[in-house]
Amino acid sequence: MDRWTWTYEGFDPERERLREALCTLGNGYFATRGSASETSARPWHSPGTYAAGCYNRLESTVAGRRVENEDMVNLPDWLPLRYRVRVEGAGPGHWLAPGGPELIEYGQTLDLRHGTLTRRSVYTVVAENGGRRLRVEQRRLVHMGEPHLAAQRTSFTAEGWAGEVEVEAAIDGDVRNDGVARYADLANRHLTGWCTGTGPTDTVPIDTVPTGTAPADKVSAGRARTSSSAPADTVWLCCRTLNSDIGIALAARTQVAGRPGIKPAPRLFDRRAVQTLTIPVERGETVSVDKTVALYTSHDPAISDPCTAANEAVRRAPAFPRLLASHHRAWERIWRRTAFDVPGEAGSILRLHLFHVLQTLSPHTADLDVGVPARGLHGEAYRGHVFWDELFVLPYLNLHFPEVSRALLGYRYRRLPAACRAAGEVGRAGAMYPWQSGSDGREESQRLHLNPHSGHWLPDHSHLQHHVGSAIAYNVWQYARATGDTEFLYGDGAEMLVQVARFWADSAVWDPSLERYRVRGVVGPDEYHDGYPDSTAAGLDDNAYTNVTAAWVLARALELSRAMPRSRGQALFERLRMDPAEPERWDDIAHRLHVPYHDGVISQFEGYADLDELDWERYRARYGDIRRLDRILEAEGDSVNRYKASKQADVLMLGYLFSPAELAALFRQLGHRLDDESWRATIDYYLPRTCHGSTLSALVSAWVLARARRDEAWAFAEEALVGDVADIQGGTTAEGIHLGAMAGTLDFVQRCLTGLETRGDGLSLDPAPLPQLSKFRVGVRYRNHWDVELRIRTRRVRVGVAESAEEPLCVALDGRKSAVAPGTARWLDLP
Ligand code: IFM
Repeated sequence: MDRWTWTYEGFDPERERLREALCTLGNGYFATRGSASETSARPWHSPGTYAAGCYNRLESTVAGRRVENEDMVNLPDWLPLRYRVRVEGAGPGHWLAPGGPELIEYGQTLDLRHGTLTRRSVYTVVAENGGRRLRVEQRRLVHMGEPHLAAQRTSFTAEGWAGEVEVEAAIDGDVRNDGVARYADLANRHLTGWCTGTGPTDTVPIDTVPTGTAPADKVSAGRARTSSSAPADTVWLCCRTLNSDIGIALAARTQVAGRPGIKPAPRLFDRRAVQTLTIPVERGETVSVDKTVALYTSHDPAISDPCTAANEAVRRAPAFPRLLASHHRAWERIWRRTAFDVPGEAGSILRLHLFHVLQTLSPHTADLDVGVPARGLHGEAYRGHVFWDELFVLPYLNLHFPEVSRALLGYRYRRLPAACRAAGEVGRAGAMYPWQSGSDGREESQRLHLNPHSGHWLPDHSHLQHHVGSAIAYNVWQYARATGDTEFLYGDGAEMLVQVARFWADSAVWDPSLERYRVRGVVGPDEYHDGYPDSTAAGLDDNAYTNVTAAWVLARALELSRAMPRSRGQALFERLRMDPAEPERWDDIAHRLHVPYHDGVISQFEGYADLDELDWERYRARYGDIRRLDRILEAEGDSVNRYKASKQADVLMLGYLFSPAELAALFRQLGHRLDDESWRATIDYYLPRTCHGSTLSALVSAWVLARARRDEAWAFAEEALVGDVADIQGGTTAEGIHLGAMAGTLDFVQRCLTGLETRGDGLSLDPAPLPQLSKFRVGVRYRNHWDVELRIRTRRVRVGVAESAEEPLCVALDGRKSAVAPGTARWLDLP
């Protein structure tokens, strides 16, 4: 690893799927895992290409029950390209592949600056003469400027021999969603209606099965066809998703660089379009095969049909060197908008995190109707669903790509009617957003989940995590504060915020004995606790995080209803048929929601005090890694619901969302006193009772500790940093990166360590650099100041504002306000 590259040496089948996830290339529109092109043999390889927002629904039977799941669909694989050599005077060798006996060197490098993956391999080509080798270098890109294009150049060097390289390139439509072992019992074939074709000038052998063809490759029975727009060196494959009926088309152009005379021979099958090439090579010579691919779906705007669009796009695509150059330029533009400089290993990992965030959510996302997929476009875990994880992503994007944040909020706004219907179905007003969201905004959470330790399918109550609605409201507010986009805030934003507030107002039930409102039957962020011990009812009462954030939402809805221009407010309230007495009720509930306490600390939920203490040492000694304590206990015939043991930060999440001053004010609003001492006591209470079974947990712990117990923060920050690169959740990264934690670590530096808050009149800073990270630089965009640079040092901070015609930027630090004029910079002393 250096600051811009990640290199993996050697072929390690056990870690190949992890590398595939970490070497994924994408552009926000689609992404492809960093898989080998030569083989997709399971279980070592798990190739996958996923387009943002491309979902399909299938039914399965598990444990005797019909279940329905919506998945982000694994699309036809455009990577396949295998090769073998014929040394002069000998017969053809084997198809060569990593893991094969001929491999003598292997490595791959992810170049973050340029957005490419380079795979290098060396094979012996004649067993009895190790001096004869084939050196292969493959460079791949998924174009950041032209979101429908991808390409790979494979260069072959004949070392110590002359002869021929035979290349077989393909688009493989015979793919399934089989990237997550836990889902193996569920239906996974999402594609149908395959059709393959080639350019008009080729003779297409559609009636023979070539030798060596896999059994699944049935010859295309009359469904192969030619396309008037496809050139001779191009093949294509079209298909559609089984139920969502999304048309998908890929076209591939394969050329030998500098040898226009060598044309690929196409072979078409039902689910596979193949091209073969035989390239003569001289001793020591290098020849390159360029495969350029276009991907379109019927979701795309401004096309006639995906097949024509894909064929046209590859026809127009320039040759590889020009494509690579324009791809580099596109990345350069993106990196300029995300300038940061963090020294050391932390800086290198943060760069990787940023790279994957940008490959999932790029400026192209602004044109799409998609949300934040929890595991990126990098794998099939959580089926590409959208959770509350955007809470960890949007605050970062707001300060660099506000147009992307707005589009992601637009995804939620378009699904507001579905959320209102869901609330209506449980007899409540307002909007009940789903815990897991996919195509149309219905609840996608599974109702049964598999415990791989016990093999049991268990009821899943995670859909009771209604706090997701407050996360959306919080993001609306944060986005508006960072951007000043009142057009959004007083329109779609206000509607979402008000509908979430109404849901909470209608969920709150007055308890005369407590003289407080209560919210019952929910699950908080800690997913281990989904019911009371030995109770058959799902859900818990008065989850503190849920209630405190609900109080915040109600207060903001009230504030907004008063601050909005009268005509906008009136129009909105009329449309929503709001009772004029509603805001008054919001106000009352916002001040009197119940927050339970025990032993002088906030209780995670009512009744938490009665749970048993877990014998942590015993479980650690017995199992080592106890991050998935829920599975361990269930397999033992016990239940984690019985113990004071949390999967992830729950009460402590409050310290992630709100600064100490905001949190104190929020508790004051609720009639409680939360000072530094009681907050520290709360941290001390929950941290040792948390397993960090979610990657979000270490991040949140680092965040709250950085403000409360600085010396202890770094251990958690480090854990959050290495979460994916070291796959510390034991195999989960191979199924997709953890996007929330990745973006969260960036925001940890950007907002937590700087104490950066966006206000109506400027920025407020309260730097709390850690000893391990006390010198760094971040650039942010604040409203019309596109380039604000913060340089943090142990005792000072430098604020630089790029040249513009804007007014000076107001910066508040330690009660003092300074104006920094565009084109200037100021050093400010830390208290
Ligand atoms: O949203 C998270 C949740 O908080 C913990 N389990 C995984 C989800 C998706 O990342």
